Amino acid sequence: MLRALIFDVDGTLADTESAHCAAFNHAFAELGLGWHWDEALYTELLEISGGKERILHYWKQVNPGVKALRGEAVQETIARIHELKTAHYEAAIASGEVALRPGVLALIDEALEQGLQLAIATTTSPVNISALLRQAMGPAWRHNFSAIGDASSAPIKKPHPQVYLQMLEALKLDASDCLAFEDSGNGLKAATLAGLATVITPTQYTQHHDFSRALHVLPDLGETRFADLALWHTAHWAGERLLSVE
Ligand code: XBP
Ligand code: MG
Repeated sequence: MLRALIFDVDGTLADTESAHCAAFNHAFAELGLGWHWDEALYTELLEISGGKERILHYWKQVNPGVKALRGEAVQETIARIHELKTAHYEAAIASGEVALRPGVLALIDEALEQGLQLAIATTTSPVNISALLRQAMGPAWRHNFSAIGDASSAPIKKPHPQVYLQMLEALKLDASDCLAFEDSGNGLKAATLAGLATVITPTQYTQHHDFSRALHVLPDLGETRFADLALWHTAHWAGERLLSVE
């Protein structure tokens, strides 16, 4: 039986990556770094999960000499850039720049009515989650979620399954009792490695990713109802059970 839905945040609950990219560029400009990430470059850089990890990856690309610098000096600089970036992102979200993707709120309401547990499994930081969901669901948004996994609780980023494994433990459920929702190849890998059947809603940044192991790939959740999820879930695990018997 389907008992819980586990949602990724960036690209899944909301199409946030353009706002993230703009926030990075604000921080780079403010610090006079002379860096600028356009959409094509940011699409490439999204192969790296985690904002800090993405900055380091890019820094190494544009300045291989960074490897020779003292590790903590590099980490301190990255932490400073990311802190500024997060402040810009929060302000953009608080100004209402980004809404939840089609069908997300309706599906969350329907799932809660059906008595399901909801959880979040994201790479981003807690302040970014609350900025987005406070704006979209009001100050009591946290009450809708039984568990939240993010950069502060799961430092090993997707495609590693750490954050999903943490959520299954927190929900006290098996992967077969849940469905995951993701937008990216790294996210799908992480959820799949945790044993979860996963529904994918790509964005302009991820539509070229490999989604061959997804349960379903949809343009968005606008046409998806709880009954559809329950049907897909039952069919998937019935198929899995058949395979395991053969
Ligand atoms: C996607 C990410 C995040 C964001 C930026 O998160 O990889 O790093 O791009 O956020 P999700 P931070 O798992 O929700 O798709 O700068 O806070 O890392
Ligand atoms: Mg995502």
